[in-house]
Amino acid sequence: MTNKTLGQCNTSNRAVLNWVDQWTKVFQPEKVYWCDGSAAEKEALTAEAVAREILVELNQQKLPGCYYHRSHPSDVARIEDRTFICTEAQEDAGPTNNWRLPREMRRTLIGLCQGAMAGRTLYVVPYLMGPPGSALAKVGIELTDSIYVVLSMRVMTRMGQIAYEQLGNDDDFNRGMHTMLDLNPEHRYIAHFPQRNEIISTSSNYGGNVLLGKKCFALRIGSWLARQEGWLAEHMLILGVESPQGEKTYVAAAFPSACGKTNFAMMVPPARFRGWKVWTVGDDIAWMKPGPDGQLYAINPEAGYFGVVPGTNSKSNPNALATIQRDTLYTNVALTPDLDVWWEGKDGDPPKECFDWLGRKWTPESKEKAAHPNSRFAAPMVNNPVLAPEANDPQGVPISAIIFGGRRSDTMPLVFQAFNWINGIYIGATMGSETTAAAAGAVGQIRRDPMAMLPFCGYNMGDYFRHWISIRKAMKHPPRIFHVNWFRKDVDGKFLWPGFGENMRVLQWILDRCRGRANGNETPLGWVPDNTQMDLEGLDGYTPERLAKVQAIKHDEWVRELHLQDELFMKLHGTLPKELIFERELLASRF
Ligand code: OXD
Ligand code: MN
Repeated sequence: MTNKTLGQCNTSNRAVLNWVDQWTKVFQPEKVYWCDGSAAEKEALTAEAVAREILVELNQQKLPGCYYHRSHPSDVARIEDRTFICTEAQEDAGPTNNWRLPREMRRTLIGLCQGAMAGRTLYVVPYLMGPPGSALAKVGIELTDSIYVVLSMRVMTRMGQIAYEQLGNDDDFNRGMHTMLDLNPEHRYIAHFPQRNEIISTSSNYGGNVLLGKKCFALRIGSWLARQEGWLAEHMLILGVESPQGEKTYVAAAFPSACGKTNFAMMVPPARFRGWKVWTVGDDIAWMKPGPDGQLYAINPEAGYFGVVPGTNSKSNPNALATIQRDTLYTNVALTPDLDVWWEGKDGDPPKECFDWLGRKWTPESKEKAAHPNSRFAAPMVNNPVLAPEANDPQGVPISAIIFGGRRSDTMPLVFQAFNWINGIYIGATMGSETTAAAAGAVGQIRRDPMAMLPFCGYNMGDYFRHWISIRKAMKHPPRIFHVNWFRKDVDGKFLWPGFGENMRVLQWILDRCRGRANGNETPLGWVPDNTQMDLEGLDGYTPERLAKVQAIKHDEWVRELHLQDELFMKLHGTLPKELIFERELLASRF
């Protein structure tokens, strides 16, 4: 049922009505607008956003349905030191999260939210995470005063009436309260209350902080719920590989933010792999649960991609490029005089002149970048030419392999396979990566990012590893676990592996290992392929020696690595499962 009158209340769920009523009294908006997710609503809200100069209509000949947004200059990335997990006991949040006592945080936030929407509209945004009818799908409702959030949520989730339909009369939904407030960084809080399934986000309008279905619900609150309910909420892409014979295999992969997850999820196999296809199920988040047949099943809870724009081109990710030609919201890229968008790393020459992400005139001689390094697209997944039809399957897809990876210029080989589940958890738990622009802070330092979940795990990391260990019991056929590193460099600072589509070669070895069709050689880290086991044919100038370099396991680098890994373990010592301490001992003794 879609309401004819836009903006009018469109649910009779008492829990929803009471909660909206309660927060309307706090926010004191000029009006309340109930979203239904219809096309007419999208049209009306987009026109309003353009009239209010929140969005710029892009050149509709070139980019039909596309709009442009510039954020406040201080509000361009997730902000981890203002992100909080508020649990009654501090140890439930653990040493890797910022913790606050729920009642104290609520007091602060309700103070800030009081009257925050005076003169503004409060939008009620119901949304569904996951395919309709899926046992893994969950409902959230976000209250927001940002029309940009409403339009982005419409892209990123199954937004509208469908969520009320899934919810029925239940009161089991995530409650999200967002106000842009004054965008003052000192008033910025991204606060999670996992015990209440609630999120309050203030004074930001950046996607990762305010599209509450994504990092806040699907990962931080999701991981908390997953532990209680016996499943996994992970910062992972999901892809399917189809062989020329039509055999499909699915893998999930965790890389830290801005390490090429979207590129990997939409990969185009190289010419050597004629007849092979890679299908995208998801590019950022996986909800996974052991099924009755003992396999691990995954759904993508999202319905769109919120990707980093710079570096997207016909070589790095032709499918993303095709995806963002229509119905896409661009944020903080550069704007050309003919209302096209530009970014560093786009195909072709830079424009002679354009406006940078701050709205200043920019020419190729300018010293600063035209697009912010964390500028983003929000694009519907249906635009993806290689969208897996299974992305809408309520059952999800069975996962054969889990891949962990990071951005490492040294130490980490291109690929290796863990000896077993617990060893694989150790590999995921000790993942390290050079920092990127997706979060505020210094770029290029190694930070430990267990399973790429450090900024997203909504509870104690030690308990999180324990949950991973215990879920093994529910699986007769657990996925095999691998580690990859596309970013290793030689002494001259050149990448040792071509990456992009050529990663298909690594993926094929992984799939063959899962199906028991490929050999590997045993090393102290795990199983690795040599040039007889990994297909290098047609890879220009790529000799077995070069493969040996990218696969090298160097003793001195590993002595340092073991020390660095220890830093995180020290931080977590109170709750670290003993299985992981044994794994560390075993690894050290193998060296
Ligand atoms: C993202 C992130 O936006 O990980 O996906 O930061
Ligand atoms: Mn991410």
